[in-house]
Amino acid sequence: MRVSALSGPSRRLRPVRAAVVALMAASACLGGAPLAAAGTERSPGKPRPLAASMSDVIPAPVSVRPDAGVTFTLRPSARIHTRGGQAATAVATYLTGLLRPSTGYALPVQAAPRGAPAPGISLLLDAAEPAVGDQGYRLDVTGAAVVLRARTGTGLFNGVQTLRQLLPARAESATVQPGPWTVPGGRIVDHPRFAYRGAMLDVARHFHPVETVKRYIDRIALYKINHLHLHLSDDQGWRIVVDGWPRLATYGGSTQVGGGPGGHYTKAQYQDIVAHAARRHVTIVPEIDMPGHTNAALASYAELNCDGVAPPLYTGTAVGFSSLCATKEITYRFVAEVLDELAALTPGPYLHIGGDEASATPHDQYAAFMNRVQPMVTAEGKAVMGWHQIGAADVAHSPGRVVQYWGLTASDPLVTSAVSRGAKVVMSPANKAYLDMKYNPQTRLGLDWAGLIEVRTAYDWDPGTYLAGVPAASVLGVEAPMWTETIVTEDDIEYMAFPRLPAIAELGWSPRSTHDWEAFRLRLAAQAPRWTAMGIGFYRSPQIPWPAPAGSVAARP
Ligand code: TNX
Repeated sequence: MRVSALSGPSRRLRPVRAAVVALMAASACLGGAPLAAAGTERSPGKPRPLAASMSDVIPAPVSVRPDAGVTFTLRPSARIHTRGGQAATAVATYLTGLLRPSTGYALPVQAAPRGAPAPGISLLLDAAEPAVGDQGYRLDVTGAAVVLRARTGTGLFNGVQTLRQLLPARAESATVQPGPWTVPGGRIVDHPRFAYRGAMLDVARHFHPVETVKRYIDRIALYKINHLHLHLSDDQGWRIVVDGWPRLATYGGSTQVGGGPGGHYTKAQYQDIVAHAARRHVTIVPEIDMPGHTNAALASYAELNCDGVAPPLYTGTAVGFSSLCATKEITYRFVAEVLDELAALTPGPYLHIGGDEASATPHDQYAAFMNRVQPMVTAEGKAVMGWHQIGAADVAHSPGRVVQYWGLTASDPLVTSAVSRGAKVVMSPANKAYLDMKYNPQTRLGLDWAGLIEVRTAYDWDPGTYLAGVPAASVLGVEAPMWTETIVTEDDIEYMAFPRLPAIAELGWSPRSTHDWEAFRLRLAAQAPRWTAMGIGFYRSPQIPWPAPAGSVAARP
């Protein structure tokens, strides 16, 4: 693969908010007159958001049974009732954190009484049917009560994400808004198609601070994404403190693409991210990319280079030129110590060891390297995750191994080789799932080596059948990677993620039977007021019939 040349130093890529707004306005114009969408009143000139609809939830639930004419209204005196101990209380506290700012209501959390559902909202960790499994939920909305049932805190949390989308969009606002706070009546029973729904953020090419990562976690959780893969090291930067090898962060983390100041996370900051993710039922998957993509480490420690000479720090965007020295013993001590410290910071089951684009490592050395490193991961009690190049026939299987497919083809011998030996696959085909690809030739940000990815391209594929020789049973899930060669600010991240991220999230969660582009584009349109209330500057794809932005006058066709 090749990364297309960037248009200049990253400073020039820094977004001017006005430019983003202008671009968004321009792309809205490209789409022609804004159409009324689900959830919007269709009288020209006065687009007013109506109550949300049970049919607009993203990802599409397994079963939706609206109860026409029934509406629940959240009152100022409403309480959140919980049953199921700490796990249910924690989700209730999270829900109050979402709803108190916009409703202005107190929403006290208290134990649910036995018997009939209490008025208000109940989060119950019992009585959900086994079919909802360990991530699903059942939601019942009547005129008197909202009752969420699940078998785990994660199931309740996922149900709360659905409930959020059933409230008016202004419920997402950070300031008090006028009611009424209505929820449409009916029943939703829901559980995921795939266990793993992921997003990846490359904090190596451009460093992104803790608060940005936390907000990204908040946003991906709304769409029931449950893993955030952090690409913590690359040629341009090493972003996590390793006590035994301190120059990795202090020197290796001191720059980034385009030559900015870079940065790194202290262990306390990293643990803060992990804990924040856990509160949103998101598992952090840390990646240390090796043996290639390692210039920042090689620059920090001369002894990791075969010739013993440290290269300079690197701020460009080429790939495939660096390699840890696979024939030196110290390399293996280095990797073992790094993985040991990383494992200690990782409650989740995976350590991602990269393994992509190791063109500067001879293949026999690559295989020998991986065959020594994979057992280090299992010795830490973790499972290996790696880009699909680790599927090479001469790289041994290791228990619980997951290969992440990022290719462009509909079959891949490395993936089939890994799968035939028991590996599971996370699907991130670069021409479908890469959030750093441009939407169209005019997109200010992003690359195009894997193609242009409009919303429909991101949506119209099936992770369960995409790769020949990889049955759905071998697919653990999907992941949408955001590489950051051109992505500098939080605004940049949001613009590239929305609206494609919800499309990938739906592929990971929803039953295939719900897959329908025409229906999806309407449901996506209905999310726009929500993103606006959340302060997300999204790409107004001409493929989506967005409602007119609040306050604007809808053009007549
Ligand atoms: C390929 S995908 C890479 C990254 C780049 C990305 C840019 C993969 C495993 N490697 O090093 O950042 O393309 O889109």
